[in-house]
Formats: sequence, C-alpha cells, structure tokens
Amino acid sequence: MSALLNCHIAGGCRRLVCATPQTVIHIRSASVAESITKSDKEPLWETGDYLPFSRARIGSFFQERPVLKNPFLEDALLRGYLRRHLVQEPVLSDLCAFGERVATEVDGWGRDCEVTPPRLMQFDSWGRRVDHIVTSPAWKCMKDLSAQEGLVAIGYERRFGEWSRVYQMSKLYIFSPSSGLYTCPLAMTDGAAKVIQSLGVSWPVDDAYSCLTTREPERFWTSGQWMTERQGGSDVASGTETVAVPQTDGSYKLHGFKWFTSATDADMTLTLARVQDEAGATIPGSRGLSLFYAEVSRDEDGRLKGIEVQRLKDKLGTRQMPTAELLLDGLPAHMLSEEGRGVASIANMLTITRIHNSVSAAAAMRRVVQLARDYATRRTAFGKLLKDHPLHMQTLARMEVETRGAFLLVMDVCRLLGREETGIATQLDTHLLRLLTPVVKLYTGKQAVAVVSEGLESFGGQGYIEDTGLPGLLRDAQVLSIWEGTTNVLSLDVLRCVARSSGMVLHAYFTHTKSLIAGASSVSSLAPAVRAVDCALSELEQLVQEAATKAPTYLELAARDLAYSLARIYIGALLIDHASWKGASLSDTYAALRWCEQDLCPVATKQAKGWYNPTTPQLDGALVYDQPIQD
Ligand code: UCC
Repeated sequence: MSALLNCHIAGGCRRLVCATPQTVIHIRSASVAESITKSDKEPLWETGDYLPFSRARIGSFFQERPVLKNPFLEDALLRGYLRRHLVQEPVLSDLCAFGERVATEVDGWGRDCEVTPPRLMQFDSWGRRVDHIVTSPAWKCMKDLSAQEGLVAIGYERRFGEWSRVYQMSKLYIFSPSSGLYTCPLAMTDGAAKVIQSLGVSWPVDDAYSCLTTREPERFWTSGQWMTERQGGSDVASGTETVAVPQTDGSYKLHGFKWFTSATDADMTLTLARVQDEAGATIPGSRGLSLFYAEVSRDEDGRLKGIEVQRLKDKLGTRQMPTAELLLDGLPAHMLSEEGRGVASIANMLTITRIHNSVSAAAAMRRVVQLARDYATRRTAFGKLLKDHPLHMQTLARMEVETRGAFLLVMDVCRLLGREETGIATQLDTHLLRLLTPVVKLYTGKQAVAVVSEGLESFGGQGYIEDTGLPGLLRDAQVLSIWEGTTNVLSLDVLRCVARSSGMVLHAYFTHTKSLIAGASSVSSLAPAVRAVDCALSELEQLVQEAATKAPTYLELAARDLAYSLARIYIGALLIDHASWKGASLSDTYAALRWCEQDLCPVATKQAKGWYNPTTPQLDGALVYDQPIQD
C-alpha cells in the first residue's frame, strides 16, 4: 500500500513520506541548505545515504572539465615547424613562457571580456554628450599585455630577420583564442603600421607609428580601420560616401557615416573618403577614394572631436569587442595616400589583417582540438574513455588534419611576408604572397567554422552550454569568413591578381608547389600523397589554360572552386614537404597522406560536370527562386 502517511514541513524541507521507504519523495523549497545533519533517530532512508538525489544533493558524479594546458607545449606541429625553421632559443623560451601565461592567466581575462561586454555611455548623468565606450578591466589588461609581449612590435623590430613575422604570428596564434578578441585591434594596429611604413614614416604619422609599434604599455596605441559604410562593406569603391573637406592648413575634415567600425576604442584610425572640390563635387568610384589618417581625441569638454558614436552593434559573436556606428562630423584628418589612391594604399592593411584573420582561424581550430583531445582523456561513455572509442578518435583526427593544413598554409604566408619585409623576397615570393593572401584567408575562415563546430559536438551537450566558454569559440569563428572580405569577394580577388599580374602569380604558384613535392620524391611513404598533388597540379594547369580562352562568366563561376583548389593543393604540398623533413614524425606523414586523399582539385571535378557552363547561372537562378507549382 502506498497511502500517504505523513505530510509535514521540517527544516525548510516539505516531505511527502509514503508508506514504502524507497518511494520517499522530497520536494525542496528554495531555501533548503545543503547541510542536513544525520540524526541517530532518523532511519537510514531518511538520512538520504542511499538516496543520492535528495535534500539538495545532486548525485556524486561530476564530469571533469577540459583543462587548457600550455598551448605552445601542447602543439606538436607548431614546435616541429619552429624546430625546423626558427631554432632560436630566445624565441622558443618566449613562446613557452607566453603559452604558460596564456593558460594560467590570460585565458581568464578572455573569459572576463566575454561576460563583461563593452557598453556605450552616450550621455553623462547631467545630459552632456560624452560617447564613452566603457570596456572591461580585462580588455584593458589585454592592451597592456599586447604591448609588453610585443604582439605588434615583434613584426617591426625584426630581430629574427625574415622569420620575425613567423615568430610574431606564432605568438598571436597561441594568444588568439584566449584574447577576448583583442587580436582584432592588434590586426588593425599592425595593418596601420604597415601602411604607414610603406607610405613613409614622417609627419604627421611618425609619432603614431612609434606608438603602434612600441612595447611600452603607457605609449601603446591601437588603430581602427574604418572602411565599411552603409552601402556595403565589400564594394568599397561605390559604397563610400564620406567626404573630405580641405582646410586652409592642408588638413581635412571628414563627414560621413561609418557603419561598422571594429574595436572602436582605438586611439587612431585609417579611413577612406572622397575629397570635395570647392563646388562640393567629388569623383565617384575607386579613383575618387583617398586614404586618411585621423586621431581619436576629445576636446576640453570631454566630447569626441568630430565623432558621434551612434550605437554599438549587437553581434552574433565578437561581443567582447566594441563595434560601433560612427557619424563623422568634421573629424580632423590628414591625407596619407596620393589623391585617388585610397584603395591601393589601404590594400597593405588588408593584406596584414587578412593574414591575422587566418592566424586566428588556425588558432581557433587548434584550440578546439586541444580541448577536445584533453576532454577525451577524462570523459567516459559506454564503458570507456572517449579516447578509446575509434570513431571519436577518427573525428578528432580529421579535425587535426584540417588544423595542420591550415597552420602550415598560414605560416607559409607569414614566411613570405617576412621575406618581403626584409627585402630578400624573390619575384616568385612576391607573386606567391599576393596570390596566397586571399586564398589563406578564405580557406581558413571557412574551415574554422567547420572544425570548431565539429569540436563543440565532441563535448556533447556541454559544447552547447554558454558558461563552458565553448559556444563563444563558434560564434567568434563565424566572423572569420565574413569580415576582411567574404569568401566570394576574396575568390574574385584571386582572379583580380591573376589578371593584373598577367598570370604571373599562377606561374609562381605552379613553380613553387612543384618544387615542394619534388623534395619528397624519394620518400616512399609519401608517394601516394606526392602522386595526388602532382596529378591535381596537372589538372589545375590544364584547366587554367582552357579558362584563359573562356568568357569572363566562366571564370567568375569557377572562382570559388579555383581558390579552394589552390588552397588544397598547396596545403598538400606543404604537408608533404613538412613530413619529408628529417625531424618529422610518423604523424606528419599520416597527416599528409590523409589530406591528399580528398579531392584536391574540385575546380577540375566540377568543370568536368558542367558547373561553369553558360547555362548554369540561369539554372542556378531558377533553382534559387523556384516557385511552388500552382494547383
Ligand atoms: O573593417 C572591417 C573589420 C575590421 C576588423 C579587422 C579584423 C581583422 C582580423 C582579426 C583577427 C581576429 S571589415 C572591412 C574590410 N573590407 C574589406 O575587406 C573590403 C572587401 N572588398 C574588397 O577587397 C574589394 O575587392 C576592393 C574594395 C579591394 C575592391 O575595390 P576596387 O577599387 O573596386 O578594386 P580595384 O579597382 O580592382 O583595385 C584598386 C587598386 C588596384 O591597384 P592599381 O590601381 O595599382 O592596379 C588594385 O590592384 O587596389 C589594388 N588592390 C589590391 N592590392 C585591390 N585589392 C588588393 C589587394 N587585396 N592587394 C593588393
């Protein structure tokens, strides 16, 4: 019989005690304390000793969290790559110490940045317009840390010659997933320093350059890159409405509306505008755009000079970082480029920010793999640890291969950048850098979303829980394929640089990729991979020759698959090259083989299937706008 015998309230706990002890039901009030003491008078079943889910007890099992260990020490490929190319004790010990700091200190700040997002205080308590972007203490710590650790400076000090960029980017790679997105202002800061350096470090930007590249936290500046206006972020040439009004002293005042300005708490910015003539007319299109330098400063009343912050953006991710809409209303500025050479001049900044973007993408992949493999040693399901489930390991291994490919491509582009900046780049290096910059950005940006998403799944439901910090990785990865040129815009940039170089960038690509695999031709374990890359290269070469005779629509339709093919083949060659090095591991070989088993030249595969035929756009359009058949 299970009749209700007793119903009373005791110690804040309302108990419904039923006749059968095993069926005792405890309904807890919210105020129940954990510490219910055992009483000799109470029967065992009342003490809850064999009822693990009673009286505020929630059972004895708690899943161990994944532990972030030193990301430098944990990364076999990064260490192998540096052992091969940059065996410098100061670099290795700096990266090791920084990795420790990231794991034990900085990662917590990154989390603080996420949970304390910036806010805009437009007015003070007495109604004055102040436009203060209030950021978290952790965000400010990131700024000081960035200066102290030389996260921009290393690239300009060049203490390690052509490898200085590899060193700098290795450090950013370790930092990025823990940085609370501080890598974004650093990318733009680096890009601004690069633009200034390429145009000449002289007045009015000499002080700015020194502040962007210093290691002294109290002098360190970050820069913005205000390119995006309301008419769109991709078509900068026709979308830019901001005008520059000449002043009698040779400076300008800018008037316009910048729709998406990242890390808006910057100290200065580079931006585009059209110079107005005396009649107020401007030149439309790309030829009318010039590059301007402006400092973000306040007048004696505390108001921003020539800027109103309209609002902060409500974004899917990158919430740690202030992104704002700005009204430029007479912002004092100086022209940096020749008049009408704005896009070409800011292209140096785009190169740098696109490389930073790629570093962040590879780093996001690496971080999720690092956490997932740690978790797999702690989490038991179906009677064994996740690491002992072959299917789980296969999934992580696939993520690892993607991550390795991304890493090697990113580092190779950094290597080329370093060579260019130290004046030792050959023409082949310069062509390769131009071609591979959009390729690395578009490929790694997309792959980061896929790998991080897969990574979240490897934590089961916990990967979807906010306060694990894992969902933020996915949110922040999603932007990587959008800003600094979407996948399609960058695919078209690949075509642009092929056309502007009369095909020389492709010539450099084929020459260098062949030389990479030639070095491994005697390594028998890599033979299937070498054959696959060789074959894909031939397919690609043939396709490129044929494409030269086709209509522009053909090339446009093939652009994305072409960019993917360039990435996959080149990565295959890099993995092979790395695996054929004398210090390489068996895993390096395995990764190269696995990578090269995929379709390395999707543009040839799709071309054979008629994807770029003249009828395709019409069919694509009809499919996209397919209408229900009327009954
Ligand atoms: O601001 C943004 C967010 C900031 C956050 C930064 C975070 C970074 C990563 C953080 C990591 C965590 S997002 C906004 C970014 N906006 C873009 O990326 C713009 C995307 N659109 C394009 O890239 C377009 O292709 C445009 C704007 C470049 C197209 O402009 P035009 O004027 O139509 O292009 P043209 O006429 O083809 O090129 C004009 C000149 C040419 O030089 P000349 O005249 O000497 O032949 C081109 O060769 O610019 C040159 N040029 C380039 N040079 C164009 N693109 C490039 C390039 N990529 N590299 C070198």
